[in-house]
Amino acid sequence: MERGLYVITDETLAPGCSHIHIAKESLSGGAKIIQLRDKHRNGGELFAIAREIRSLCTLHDARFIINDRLDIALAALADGVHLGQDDLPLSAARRLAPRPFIIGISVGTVEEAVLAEREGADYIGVGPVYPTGTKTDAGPAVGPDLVRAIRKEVTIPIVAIGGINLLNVRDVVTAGADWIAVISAVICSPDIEAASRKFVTLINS
Ligand code: 3NM
Repeated sequence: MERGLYVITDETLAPGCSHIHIAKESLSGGAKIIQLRDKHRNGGELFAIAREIRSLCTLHDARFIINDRLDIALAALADGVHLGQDDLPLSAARRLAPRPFIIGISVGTVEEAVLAEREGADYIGVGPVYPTGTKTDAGPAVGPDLVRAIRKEVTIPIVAIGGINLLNVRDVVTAGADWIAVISAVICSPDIEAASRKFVTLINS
């Protein structure tokens, strides 16, 4: 899973902006992972959206991950699922979804990161790196120092998330993040494609 921009679609933050629009624009700007994140829609609606994003990601040679809903991820032929610490346990998810299906898990400490790697996660999400208003229950900011500390202890890719913008993204890459996951700094921008492209340039610089 190399390195790059990981955009999470969230329709609630950008009224009038659909998951599909966000995915399309950010893929055009060079995002290489799209995560569909929606806590409100029913399974039927999510499945239909997921099928469209699946096709878009294939066209752009990008990976497609679905937040939490392993059932939708498998049914829509997504590349993987992202789990929180309180979601379906990693070992149970892995039994249903053997490799090469990707399972990512959110961690907030070095201990959780080490455990996630041992249990077979394909990547870990570390955050919130900076304060964020996007996820109110995300907990206090951990700073790039936690990314640095986890980098020393695990070998699987690190996806850093939370409050990352064009001004602080280089600090997070320097701390050892492989992927930069962003919601508001991309989708609340008037030009999602251009914002994505700026992130990609900074991540790779
Ligand atoms: N998860 P923004 S922080 C979805 O820390 C999510 O696990 C987090 O949004 C975590 O880029 C977060 O707008 C929100 O700050 C990220």
